[in-house]
Amino acid sequence: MKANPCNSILGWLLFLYSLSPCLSYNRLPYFLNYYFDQYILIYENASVGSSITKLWARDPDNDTLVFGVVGEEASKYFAVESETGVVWLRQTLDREEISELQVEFSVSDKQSVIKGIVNIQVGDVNDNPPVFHNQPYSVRIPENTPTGTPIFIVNATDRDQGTGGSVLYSFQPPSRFFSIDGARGVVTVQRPLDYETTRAYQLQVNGTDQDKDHPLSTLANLAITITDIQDMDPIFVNLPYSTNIYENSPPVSSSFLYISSIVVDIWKCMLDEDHFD
Ligand SMILES: [Ca+2]
Ligand SMILES: [Ca+2]
Ligand SMILES: [Ca+2]
Ligand SMILES: [Ca+2]
Repeated sequence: MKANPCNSILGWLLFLYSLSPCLSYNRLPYFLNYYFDQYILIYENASVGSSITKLWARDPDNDTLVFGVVGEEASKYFAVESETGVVWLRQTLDREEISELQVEFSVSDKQSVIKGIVNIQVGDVNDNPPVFHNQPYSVRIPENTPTGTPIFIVNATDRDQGTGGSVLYSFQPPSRFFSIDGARGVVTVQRPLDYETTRAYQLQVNGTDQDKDHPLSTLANLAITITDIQDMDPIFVNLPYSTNIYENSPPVSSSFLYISSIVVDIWKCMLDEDHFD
């Protein structure tokens, strides 16, 4: 008797169906967040305890998913709520110390664990004031230094990025005798100096960053000492001097005529005075 082909196919199908429990397999979960292929930007002023992001994942079998963060270093900064996938910040970020983090997150369907690395970029905030270098600042210049002469340069840097890291200099309060180049910090004589009038200037340099919302600034002192130049002739007092000398007088001696002269220059007068601008 000839076998019915339909019966054999049906038999095979019944055979495969009987094996199906053995052939079932778990399908893996996978992350849905776009940033696993790109990056997350978190600003450095994000507060501890704030929610940074939420992990999203799907499981083809609709298994219950458990989220986590992998590694000791990443766990210092981030905590993940296992059921919801919400990511919390655990530690303050500082872009000036660490500007980028590689963080590995995990999702599990309780049979398999899938991991994905996220590149976290720490965004800059203007949180550093300028810092002056090579202090204290002091310079000695002769009183005949011509106007327009650069006499000193101050230098400050700022660790922030962009305008928040760009320093502008000024005198605070402004000086009548000296100017400072805002961008370069070069101090220049602005008008003629006179040791006999003012021997020293104490100026305050203000370095401020250019952040438009919350600029930060720092002050530094600049001491300018004016040195003397022999720029004044002696002045004779009690003029005119006259006396009679008789022909039989003894030779002229110092006791014969006493002339006092006053040198008005620096080292003879005003020795103990201080003048400040
Ligand atoms: Ca699964
Ligand atoms: Ca910082
Ligand atoms: Ca900063
Ligand atoms: Ca700054």
